[in-house]
Parts: sequence; C-alpha cells; structure tokens
Amino acid sequence: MFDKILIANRGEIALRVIRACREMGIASVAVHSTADSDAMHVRMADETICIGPPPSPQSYLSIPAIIAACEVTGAQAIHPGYGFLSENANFVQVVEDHGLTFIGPTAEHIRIMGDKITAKETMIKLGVPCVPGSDGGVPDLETAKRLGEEMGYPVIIKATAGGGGKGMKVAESAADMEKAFMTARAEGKANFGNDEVYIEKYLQKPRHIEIQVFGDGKGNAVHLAERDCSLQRRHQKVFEEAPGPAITPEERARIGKICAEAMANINYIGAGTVEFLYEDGEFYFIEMNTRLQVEHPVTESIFGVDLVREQIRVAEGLPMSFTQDDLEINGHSIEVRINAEKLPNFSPCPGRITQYHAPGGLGVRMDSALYDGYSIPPYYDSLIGKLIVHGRDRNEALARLNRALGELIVDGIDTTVPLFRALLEEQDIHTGEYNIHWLEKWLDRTFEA
Ligand code: MV4
Repeated sequence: MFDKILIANRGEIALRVIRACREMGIASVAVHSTADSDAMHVRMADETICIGPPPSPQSYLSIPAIIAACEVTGAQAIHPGYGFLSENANFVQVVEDHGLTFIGPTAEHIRIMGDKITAKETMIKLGVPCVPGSDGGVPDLETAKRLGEEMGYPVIIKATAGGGGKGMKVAESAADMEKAFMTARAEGKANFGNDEVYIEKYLQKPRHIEIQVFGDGKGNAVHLAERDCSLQRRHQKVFEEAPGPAITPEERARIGKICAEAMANINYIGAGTVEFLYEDGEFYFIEMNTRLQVEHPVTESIFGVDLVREQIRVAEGLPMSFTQDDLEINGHSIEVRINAEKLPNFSPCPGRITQYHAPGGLGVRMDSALYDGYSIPPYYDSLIGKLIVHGRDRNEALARLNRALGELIVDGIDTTVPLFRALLEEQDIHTGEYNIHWLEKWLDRTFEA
C-alpha cells in the first residue's frame, strides 16, 4: 500500500486527488512552481515542494524536477491529474525506472493510444466500431485523392499525432484535397514532429459521446456509461453531461460492453475514455484518452463512485471496488467549466479574486481551488472551477444548475458564468437537441457583432 502520493499537477484536480488520498489515509505531496506558492493545492496538501519557476516546461512539465521531488519527500507513487505529464509515455517509463508507481495506464497503452492510426488499428482488431476511412496512414496525395473518390466526399484528413483540432482538415470535394492533405501534414509536422496522416469519411452533424472505462490491469474491465461533451468551442469543452440525452439504455449497454471487453482484452489499467462520434444511431470510434478527464465528476455523480480512489486501488494492485453488475445509473449530472475568460472572445482573464463564494445544497459539487483574495497566475490553463450538479432527472439537474450558478460569486475577474446563464435560456439545451456544431453557431448568432 502507498503511504505517500505526489500529485504532479495544480488547481482543482490537485485538490481532487488530495481529497481522495486523505479519505484513504494516504499522505499527499503537492508540487508547485514559484508562481503557485499561495495556491490552494499547496495549502491543502500534507507536504509541499517547490519544483521550479513559473513556466510549465520548467516546473509542472519537468520530469527531473518531479522525480527529484519524489526522492526528497519519499513519495512512492505519482498521480498526474489531467494535462501536463498525464499522457506522456516517456514520463511513465522514467517513473518506473526510478522504482516509483505511475497512477495510470502503462507507457505502452499511452503510446498506442497517443498515435491515432495505431489506436484505430488496435480498436478495429478489438471489435470497436470506427469511422470508415483509410487502412492506416495515407502516404501521398495520389492515394488521398483515390480514397476520396472511393469513399465519397466530404472527407477529413487527420494527423496521427494530432490533438486539440490541430492537424485536422476537411476536404469538401476533390478540389479541396491537395490543400487539406498538405495542410494536415504540415500541421502534424510543425506541432507534433510527425507528418503521418490518415483519412476518414467526414461526419457532418455528430455528437461527441465518450465512454468511461476502467480496468484493473489483470483482464477485468468495466464501463461507466457515457458523457455527452458535444458543447465545445474551438475544441474546448464547456458543458458536459451524463448520461447522454440522446443515448438509449440499449445503445449504452451495447457500446459499453464493446468498450469494456476491449479494455479487458488489452489488460488496460486505470481510468480511460473511449471517444466516439455518434450520428443517426451509430457510434464511430475516433480516439482514446488514457487519463482521468476534466469531466469525470458527472460520471462519479450518476454512479456514486470515486474514480480517483479506484485509480489508486488498481495502481496498488488491488481489484476495483465494484463489478459491472454493481454499477447502476442514478439520475442525471451536468458539469459546466468556469474559466477565467472574458466573453465573447473567451480571452484569458487572470487577476485577483476579490470575493469567492461557492454554491452548495443538495446535488451541488464545486471543484475549485479558488479562495477570497487569491491571484490567478497568468501562466496556466484558464479553468478555475467546475460546477457539477446532480438531479433525479435531466430537468432537475438543469434547474439545479441555474440555481447554483445564481449562488456562485467569483468577483474581480471575468468568467464564463454568464455563458451558462444564457445557455440555460435556450430551448435546445432543455430538449438536449445539440451536436458538436451547436455551440459555435449559437455564439455566432448571439454575439454576431
Ligand atoms: C471528426 C469529425 C467529423 N468526422 N472526424 C475534432 C477533434 C478530434 N478529437 C476529432 N474531431 C472531429 N473528428 C470525422 N470523421 C468532426 C470532429 C470535430 C469535433 C469532434 C468532437 C467534438 C467537437 C468537434 C468539433 C469540430 C470537429
């Protein structure tokens, strides 16, 4: 059993992990940059250690600094949170080479899923339905054009190492192919040092549906249903919910079983998310995330489980504390991301919080590292809080979200709160009739100046 875990992260997710450690009787070590000496994760942890100057590459992304912090504090395991080093296979290798435990998947699984062509090949072999497209990489423009004709336009060219929408180009017709192919290639090379690309049929109006999976690394795996994360702006999610309003119990059971069996087959360990596009009643695998995700609390809410606790358990070699049969959906949960950003352009808005008051009451969870007088440093992500509500059904969750947003006070900076107040006035949000393009269209319509 671990008696001390180091958290290689900051902000709300560091608090999230510290809280799980405390409930399990495990000591926590917070690491921090010099910009974060006054941060809440530093105040809340049992021990703290400064690992470098403000820029992430010299602190939260510095592998030597984090390994040294484990050696100095005697931490036996590292929880990476999300972002930073959470999906860095090389980091996992270094952690293990130092006799430490990475709380998460193996370096091998991270590597497989980090390369999208390999991920897709793997998932096809495991029986997971994928978007129709090229069989692996597309070596040249001629092949790309031939495939475009064969499968019919529109198609999408994707960099195998891509992410966050970078290295992804749609070709509406043969005339677009040369530019789309060359641009996807160039972006892959420039952003990820990898110019390999693949092609898929372009789905025009899908939802983003992601299945939460969890494995023990010994051939046992479960699914914890889906989240609908279609409400995004420039590939940044803003509103997530579970279960998905468009998914039937039969569809959920079918795709969930496929994902759980796939994860059992590869001996997957820890939390993972299998991402799909969902259109006209069909699921199409696109990518897998080998980490705990920002929006994991909506899944925790409807199942009443602590996913971080389970991550720590399986990293210790223990079984998960539940089986598939134990998992039953209870009600509905919604998360909204509170960012330090100014509308309508979502421009980052760091600064001093003059007043903070978290909402409370039945079915309300506020995951945030804010406090009165805290100064948000300008060096990191603009996420400053996640408001998660739970209700017996979707309508109750929506009403509770509106009520909780009314109680929340974040003064001194601009935040995305007004966005959610406005979204809750929209009929499509109440009926759940939205897809991956809904939010950007709504923003264009609403802020068209
Ligand atoms: C697609 C697609 C349509 N068809 N693939 C965007 C980022 C990456 N995760 C995959 N993405 C997409 N892949 C096919 N074959 C549309 C998108 C996409 C998208 C996906 C999920 C959520 C928001 C999105 C916004 C724009 C495009």
